Amino acid sequence: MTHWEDFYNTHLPPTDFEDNRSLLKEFCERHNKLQNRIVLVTSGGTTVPLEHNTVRFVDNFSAGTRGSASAEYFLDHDYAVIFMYRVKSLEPFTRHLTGQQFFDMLDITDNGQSTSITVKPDSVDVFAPILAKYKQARESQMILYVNFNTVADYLWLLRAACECLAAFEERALLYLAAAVSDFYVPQDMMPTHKIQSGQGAPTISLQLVPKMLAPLASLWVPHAFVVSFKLETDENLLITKARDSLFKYNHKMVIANILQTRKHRVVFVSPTMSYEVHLSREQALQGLEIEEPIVADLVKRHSEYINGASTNRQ
Ligand code: PAZ
Repeated sequence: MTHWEDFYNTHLPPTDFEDNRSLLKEFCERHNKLQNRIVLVTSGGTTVPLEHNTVRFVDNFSAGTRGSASAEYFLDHDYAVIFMYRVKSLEPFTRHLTGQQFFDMLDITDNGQSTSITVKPDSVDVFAPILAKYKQARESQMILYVNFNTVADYLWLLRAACECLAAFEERALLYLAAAVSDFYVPQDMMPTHKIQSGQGAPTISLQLVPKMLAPLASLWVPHAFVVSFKLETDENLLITKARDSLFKYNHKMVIANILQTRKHRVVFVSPTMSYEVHLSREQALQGLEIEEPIVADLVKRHSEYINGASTNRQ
């Protein structure tokens, strides 16, 4: 496996990196002055390009539901939110109106002189509360959106965000729900142009991506409340893998989930305990989302952590 520092030395930052870094800096400085709590929510899957001029890539599963829904609930708890997401994955607020849903809510009229577009009367009750919350979050500048495609983009942004979050110390919460590639093709081993099928089936050799949770938890944001997610498909591995991760990286919590049941069951694993958060069938039918109790639980634990830290300092 490449050492984490070598990764940054051998992989160029994305072209929009400096713009995003300035946005992160400005957002964090403002919220730190206000003594707000802040959360970094990562969301969606990272890609691994197979060519520099990328036609083909390997992808990691994640629609962005967990991250985008959670970002909304953190805003409800008055957190400033950095929403770091995969381009075209689900985003807070707009996630409620995907595909044709939004267009189906609109009417268009043309009286020959002007054209107007209105929300259909029976859609106003659905659209208005979502739009109101979106406007409130944007106008009060409580949310910053930054996006990534590849695993390298993601790792550059993650470190830049951490550099800005360090100043918040215990007030920062990291909610690492993105599905980050474990394997990649290093930039110096990638062909420039599209792999040609005429040359036969390619043998693609993937290398291990360095585990950035190690420097993140111990060096970049050592005082923050760091929560990572663990996705598995084998129930027998779930808790062991979550415990291994906590043991290796020494962070505060792993939220473990199984691919097929992730929308109604997760297991919180901390160094001292583990417990399940789940939705009953009735709750799911009523439209309750599991991210609501997940976020409520974490906010409570984050408060205890902040209070514990300030008591220790006294
Ligand atoms: O984005 P989504 O709601 O479709 O899926 C969420 C998830 C399963 C990607 C997330 O809960 C998760 O487990 N993320 C970490 C994945 C990993 O182990 O790399």
